[in-house]
Order: sequence, then C-alpha cells, then structure tokens
Amino acid sequence: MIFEVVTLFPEMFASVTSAGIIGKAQEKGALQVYLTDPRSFSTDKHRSVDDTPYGGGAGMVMRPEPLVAAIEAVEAARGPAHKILLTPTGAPLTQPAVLRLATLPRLMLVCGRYEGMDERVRGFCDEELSIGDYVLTGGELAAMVIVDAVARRLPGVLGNADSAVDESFEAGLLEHPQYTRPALYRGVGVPEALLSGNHGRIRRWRRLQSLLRTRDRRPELFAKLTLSDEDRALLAGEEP
Ligand code: 6GU
Repeated sequence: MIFEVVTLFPEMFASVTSAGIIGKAQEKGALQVYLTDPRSFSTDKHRSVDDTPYGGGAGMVMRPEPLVAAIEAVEAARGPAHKILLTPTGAPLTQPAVLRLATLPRLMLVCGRYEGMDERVRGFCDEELSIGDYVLTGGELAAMVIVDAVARRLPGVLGNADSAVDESFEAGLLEHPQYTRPALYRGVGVPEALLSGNHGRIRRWRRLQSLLRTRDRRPELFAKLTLSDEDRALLAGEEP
C-alpha cells in the first residue's frame, strides 16, 4: 500500500513513519508513505498557501491552487490514487471504512489546515472523512489515524495472533475484557470462567462480556446487532 500525504506539516509524520509497527512495516516493504508539501507548489514570492475569506470574517482559508497543484503533481509522479480529504465535515471513519480503504493500492490523504480550505478543492477528491465529532487544528492527526488503522490491516504488518483481535469490533461488538498474571492483583481476582480450562465456557463468557459491554457502553451499536439464539440465551442467563 502506498500512502500519499499532502500536508503543510510533513515533519508531524515522523513519529508514525519511523516508530513502532508502522515503521517496521515500512522497512519490510508492506507500505510506503510519501509526504508532499503544498507550499512547494505555491508560485507567489511569499509562497503563500492561505488567504482571507471572501465575504469577510476571522481566520484564513487555504488557497486552492497550491493544494490542487500538489495533488496533481503526486499523481503525475507516482500514479492515480484514491483521494481522501480530511475535514471535520467529512463522513465519520468507521472500521468497515478502514477495511475498504485497506483494499486499495494507493491512498492520498489531503490535510486541511487553518480555519478551512477553499470549497473548490473538494471537487478534486473522491471522499471526505472525519475521525470524530471534535475539532482538530488540522487534518494531520486524522491522516495519521487512517495510516495506522489501514496499515494494521495489510498483509504482513501484524503477526497472525494480533490480526484476529479486532474481528469482534468489525462484527459491531466491543472487545471482551482480558487478564494476565497475577491471578490476584491488589485484591482483584480473575473471572473464574477464564481459569476453568473449559474452552466452551471461556468462549461463552467472552461472548457475553462483549455483548454486555456493547449494550451498556454503546447502545447505538448494540441496537444494530443481529443476536443469535445463543446470544439471547447468554444475555437471559447472564452467567455462563
Ligand atoms: Cl479530519 N480534521 C480536523 N481539522 N478536525 C477533525 C477531523 C479532521 N476529524 C475530526 N476532527
């Protein structure tokens, strides 16, 4: 997977590209991150990338020319990409969207900054995404979230053991609680089912915990679930 990031702050991406699992994946060749700064495509003598808003008001607006020139230069250099504009007005990022993006060969993440960007840039992108209902100073952190979430779905990035971990979230459920040693920690024990050695019981306990957590913490996700007969029995009994 090739990630093309168009950003006025390429240095912000050093933490993602050099550290941890994503850094290793890059060394292994599972993914590549190219950074392109629209400022280098600004043609005026001050290399400006923003201007005052038509109609007046506070703040500055990103000019369309340097951004679109950067988008076009990236595609001319390395080929067409699926172009995502990062904006708080975009569609919310979800795990199904992450899985869809992970199937594409080349993603371009276009980061906005300042108070906003000229509306006409939208026409040059394929979709708009937001990472949640809060406002960031720019799209960079959102782009890093997407790189991380998509990268961990690519073949060879995680070990097999890790890659199964979010299957339940992808099924619309929150993950069940996990425990490791010691069996008693500051007076708190480990649920007996997990110590039982009974694989059927452990699986049912985990399933019930996922269902209960989702019901209690994320009722809007729970409402969308299609419960199996076993799920209903587990919830009715509430103790496997
Ligand atoms: Cl993609 N950009 C900005 N500026 N703020 C956000 C966001 C994106 N997603 C959530 N908040």
